[in-house]
Amino acid sequence: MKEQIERIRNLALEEISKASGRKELDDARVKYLGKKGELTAVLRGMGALSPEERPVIGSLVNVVKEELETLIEQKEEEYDEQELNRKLKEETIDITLPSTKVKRGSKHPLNRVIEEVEDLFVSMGYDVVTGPELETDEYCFERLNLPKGHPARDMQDSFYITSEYLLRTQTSAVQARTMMANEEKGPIRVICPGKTYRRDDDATHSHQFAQVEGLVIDKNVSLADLKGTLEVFVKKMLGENLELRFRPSYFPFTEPSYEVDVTCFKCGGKGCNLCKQTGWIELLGSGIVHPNVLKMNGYDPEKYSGFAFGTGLDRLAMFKYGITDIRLLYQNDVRFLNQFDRADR
Ligand code: 2U9
Repeated sequence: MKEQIERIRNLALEEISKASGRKELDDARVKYLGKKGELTAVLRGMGALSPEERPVIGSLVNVVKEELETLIEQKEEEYDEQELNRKLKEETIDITLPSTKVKRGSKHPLNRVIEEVEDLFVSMGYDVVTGPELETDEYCFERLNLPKGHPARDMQDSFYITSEYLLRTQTSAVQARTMMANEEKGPIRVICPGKTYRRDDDATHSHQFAQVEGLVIDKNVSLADLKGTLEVFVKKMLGENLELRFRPSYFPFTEPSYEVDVTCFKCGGKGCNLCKQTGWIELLGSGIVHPNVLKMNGYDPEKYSGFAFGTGLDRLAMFKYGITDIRLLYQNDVRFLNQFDRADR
C-alpha cells in the first residue's frame, strides 16, 4: 500500500507542477484529493488493513494530502500574481500624457448685468427686493393707478391665469408690496430685479424678460434726485462719457413721466443703424411717483414724494455686450454662452 501511495504522490506532484492554468490545477485537485479522488480511495480501502498498519498508512496519506494541498496553494498564488501583473501592465497610466481639459461653466450675461446693477445700487444704500412672479391684478395694476378698464392696461399684453391672477408684466408690484409692508410708512429705497412676462416674441421682445425697477420714497424727493441717480446708473453701467436725454412720456404710476435716452454707444451720437440714425437709444422709463400711487399704498402725498424708474435688463445686457437678438439670452446655446467665459473676469 505504501508503494501505491508513493506512486499516486509522484503522479500528482508531476501533474500539479505541470498544470498550465486554473482549469488543469482544478482537475488535478479533483482527481487526487476530491471525494472520488485516488487518495480518498486509499483511505476508504484501509478497512482491509490490520489495526497496526492502519495508523501508519493513515498518517502517510495525510502527509501526502498536505504536501499536495500546499503545492496547489503555491500554484494558485503564482496564478494570482501573474494575473495581477497582467492587469497592472494593461492598466498602466501614462502620467506624462497631457490631461483632458475640464470645462468650467461661465456666468450668464444676464446674471452678470443683474449682479452689476445690484452692486451699484447697494453701494448707494438701496435694498434689493424680490417678489412673486404670479401676481394679483390688485398689485400688478390697481395699486399702480391702473384700475380695471384703464386704457393703459392694453400697453401690456398679459398672461392671465384667472381673472384675478396673472404673470406679472412688470416688477412694479414688488414696489407696491414694499410700500404696503412698510408699517411705519417711512422712507424706501429699493431696486426690484426679476422676471416679467408679456405676450411678445420677436428679435427685440421675448415673452419672458428681465427687468429692474427702482423706487425711492422720502421727504422732499425731487426730479433732480431722479436725474442724478439715473446719470450715475447709466454712466457706471455703459460708459462715463454718455449723455442722457429726458423725454416727456406717460406712465400711469408716475407724473410727470420721462423716457430716458442715452447717446448711441455704437456711433457716439452721429447716427447709425443701431440708433436708427437718431444718435439716441431709448433705455429707461422713469418719473415722479403719482400721488394716487402714494395714497393707494398708504403714504401721505402731502408729506412724502418719490421717484421711480424701470428698464429691461435684457436690453442693458444687449447694449453692454453687443447682442442683437434677445432670444439668444434665453436659448442657452453653449456656443453663445462660451463667448462670455472670460468677460469681466
Ligand atoms: C410704484 C411706483 C412707481 C416704476 C416705473 C417705469 C417707469 C418703466 C419700463 C421700462 C422698460 C419697464 O422693462 S420695461 O418695460 N418701466 O418705464 N417703471 S416708472 O414705477 C413705479 C413702480 C411702482 C409703487
